[in-house]
Amino acid sequence: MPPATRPKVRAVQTVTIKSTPIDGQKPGTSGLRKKTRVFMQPGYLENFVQAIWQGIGGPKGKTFVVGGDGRFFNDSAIQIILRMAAAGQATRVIVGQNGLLSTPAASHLIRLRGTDGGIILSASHNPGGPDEDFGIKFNMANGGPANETLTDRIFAATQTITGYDTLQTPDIDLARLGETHLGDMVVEVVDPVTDYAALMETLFDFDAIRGWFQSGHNMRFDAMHAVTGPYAKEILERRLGAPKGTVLNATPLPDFGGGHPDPNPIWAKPLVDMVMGADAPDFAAASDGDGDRNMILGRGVYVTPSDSLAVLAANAHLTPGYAAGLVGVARSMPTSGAVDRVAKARGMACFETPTGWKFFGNLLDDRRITLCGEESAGTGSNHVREKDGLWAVLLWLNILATTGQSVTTLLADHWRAFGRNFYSRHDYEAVDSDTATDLMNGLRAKLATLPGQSLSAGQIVDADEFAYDDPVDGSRSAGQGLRVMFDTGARLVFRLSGTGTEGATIRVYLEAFTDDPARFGDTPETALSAIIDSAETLMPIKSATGRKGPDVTT
Ligand code: VG1
Ligand code: CO
Repeated sequence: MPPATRPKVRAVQTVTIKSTPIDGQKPGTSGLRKKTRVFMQPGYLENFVQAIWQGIGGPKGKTFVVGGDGRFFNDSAIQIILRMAAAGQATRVIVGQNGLLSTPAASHLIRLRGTDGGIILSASHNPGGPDEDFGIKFNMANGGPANETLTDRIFAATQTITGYDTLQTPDIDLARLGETHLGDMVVEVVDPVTDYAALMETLFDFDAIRGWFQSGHNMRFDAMHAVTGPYAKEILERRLGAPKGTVLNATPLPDFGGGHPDPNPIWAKPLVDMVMGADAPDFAAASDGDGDRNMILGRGVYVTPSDSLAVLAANAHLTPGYAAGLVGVARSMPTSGAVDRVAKARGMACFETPTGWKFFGNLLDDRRITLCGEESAGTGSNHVREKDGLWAVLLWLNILATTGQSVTTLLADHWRAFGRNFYSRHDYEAVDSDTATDLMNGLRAKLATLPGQSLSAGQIVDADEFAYDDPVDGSRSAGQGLRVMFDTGARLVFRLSGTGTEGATIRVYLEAFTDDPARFGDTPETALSAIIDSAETLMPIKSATGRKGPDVTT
């Protein structure tokens, strides 16, 4: 006779699969990113996950969060990770329903549930699909990306791997909410939006924002067929009462509808055209594949991410979550100095970190900063340990609602108070790696001789290769980008991307400053023309690559 109730836990056999190290599993700015087909090779993902386990001292007895941005291979990858976590005797894994979790929502869940960390599957703003990109990263118990020490340990483990443990079990149903068992491990499938939306309600004045919509203001949010769709629908349309249709491209698709889920004027051009057109909404925003980036637009205006960070730093105290004021701010080195001017005027600490969110974690944990951001459309605060696209949108909305100002007037007032940092980034993508290295080496070799030289952007007062000394743990991160500073307040930065999957991407960061109100209305093209010219003089990218100009300008 069969037993009346089936035992919940079925004994399953752990199998050890032999494996050998795979070259090139070195995490970049934000985890390991490769072509999807590379990840789909048998053992490729498994090797990296096993290396994560080794890096953190094994999964045994631990609890993790796992989720991703829904791109192609997201679901299969999660099944592989669940089996390996169970084989390694993890206690519990919390997974977003259908495998979905935005990066900031994953960070929040790790913190909320006090887990030992989490695995996030995403290649962020890179396109998705079998011939596009995939990625994986480990976040620590503070909810933030693995720091440099842990990243180095994981990479070291990829180079000595001999095998990995897994189970031979059928797939878990990730559509069904609730708990199931995989071996002895509990798999808990949760709604990806609920806890995140609740957190947002604690930070912002939802009544004020609701009132802003009710009084006839409108906005558009472009989820770019990526993970923020369900979050934006719930928060903007359901909880804040924005009309249906406010959220565009709201269904996450494995290939993001064929585009790059990258919220910038190139890839979110339809939204930019909309705000520049006749029936422009008061406010518009977009987020990226995994929901950690944001683009901010007003009627007739694009707000550079560097300016957005500065405006938020100057006005955050008008919102409930930040009413006590900010203890300090931080920006990545290539981000413009606009936020520094706010910090100086308000007597706040201001830190300059290397590119990548992992460097903000210590400053946030140690309560040295409240707000931080990057020029690449990333803004965040101490509420999680990742940048957070929708959070930035809500902070803007709350400020618009509380001040009653438009994006244009807020920005104009900001420049009048602090001056204007014109800013742009030029990306040269898929450059031959040797050519890119030669170009960087060429400029590096000249750095010491530059101060005193005059170029069209002014006289060079300083030039160096940025290195960061973490004030909290004392670690040093060298080789973080070449900087050239001019007596006019202009600045040039050159660095190689650490998230690309093809050849090398050279990023040129261009900045010019003015406190002359007569020049606040200049176009960025005019204001930056001299520094653009000086960039090519210092690093002849166009002549070395034979290209006419950058592939992407933001
Ligand atoms: C880029 C951005 C950087 C950002 C990183 C991850 O890195 O420049 O500011 O932190 O992407 O963001 P890189 O090394 O390519 O310049 V995301 O939204 O791709 O996780
Ligand atoms: Co992202």
